Amino acid sequence: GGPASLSRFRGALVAAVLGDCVGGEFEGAEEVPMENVLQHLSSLDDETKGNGILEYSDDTAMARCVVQSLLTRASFDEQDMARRFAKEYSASPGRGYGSGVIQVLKKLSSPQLNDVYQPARDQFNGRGSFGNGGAMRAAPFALAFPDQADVKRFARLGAMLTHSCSLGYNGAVLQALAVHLSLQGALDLPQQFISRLITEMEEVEGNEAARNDARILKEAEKPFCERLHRIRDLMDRSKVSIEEVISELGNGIAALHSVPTAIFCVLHCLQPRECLPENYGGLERTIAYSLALGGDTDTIACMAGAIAGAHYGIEAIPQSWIKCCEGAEDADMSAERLHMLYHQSSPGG
Ligand code: R7I
Ligand code: MG
Ligand code: MG
Repeated sequence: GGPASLSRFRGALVAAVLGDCVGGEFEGAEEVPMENVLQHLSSLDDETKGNGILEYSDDTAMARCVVQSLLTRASFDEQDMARRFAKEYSASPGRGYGSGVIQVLKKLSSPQLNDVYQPARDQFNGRGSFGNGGAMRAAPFALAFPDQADVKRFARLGAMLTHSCSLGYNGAVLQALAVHLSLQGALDLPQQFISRLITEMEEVEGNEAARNDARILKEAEKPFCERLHRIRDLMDRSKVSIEEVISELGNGIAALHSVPTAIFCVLHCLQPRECLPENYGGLERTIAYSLALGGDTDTIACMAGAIAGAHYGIEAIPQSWIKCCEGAEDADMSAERLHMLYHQSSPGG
């Protein structure tokens, strides 16, 4: 489809859910042989096995809150979104939430709370969380707002409801920007795609708060920009091993160690790869490759899925995968409503 077509919206939201659901199998595993990944994925095609349904985790649970809030309020409403996070957590606390964020979600359900951003600020001795929980639910912001400045601003504020460290919320901004650009067809020119992300993140990371956090945490001056440069270097190489990807970009629970990794997975899988089956399309390659990195597989596959889904569109997703994943059909319907909201608010359209 063309830029911002319905197929891209559906692809983005559905592939994010698939990444989360199929990635759950390997979350936290240190080494995941590709053979195991391919076996897991091919078991989804096998109806005779009666695999039943793969449940989604906190990644999708919180993304659904974001989607519902944006659709209901037809804009960003921090009170409404915070309420939905709290309600969802108390209804299903067993979805695998990060151990820190649980405190925030409990505080957010208090009726006495005045400032919905305060519980997040209290995390980790007042420094705030740098986990990837803001980034894992950032894709819907790119599907609700056509204007890039809105995508950046609201993805940041949406993440700050739980993640007040700039290394947390800027990961959400980067993820939302990647989906935003992919939706426009920007992955047709991969080198330009990464350059545009670097240009944007130079600005995003150029302020005092970001510089402070980076200094305290002993990271590079502009940590996400630095990682994006590493991606560009890896892209220029003809062969890259999984070990190198992990050591250069990471596969962990910090936004800094997972958002750039997810972006790399998408870029690396734009073309066929030796380690992946020939009959796989780009979206299948992206999901499989994300799982093979091990570590925070549900979240990396979820984020890579959103970016890749916005590029390839819904037609690239195997029906059998959709059938196996809890919430995938639901995401498909929400995507249609987000597509309408996006085009309602686009200037002149
Ligand atoms: O970021 P968050 O919502 O977790 C998301 C992850 C995804 O992989 C999900 O799939 C789920 O499995 O969890 O939750 P947080 O609790 O805010 O952060 C996650 C973890 O990162 C924390 O439990 C800490 O281990 C670590 N962490 C920190 N550690 C030290 N200092 C995050 N921020 C800090 C910090 O400032
Ligand atoms: Mg999860
Ligand atoms: Mg995870």
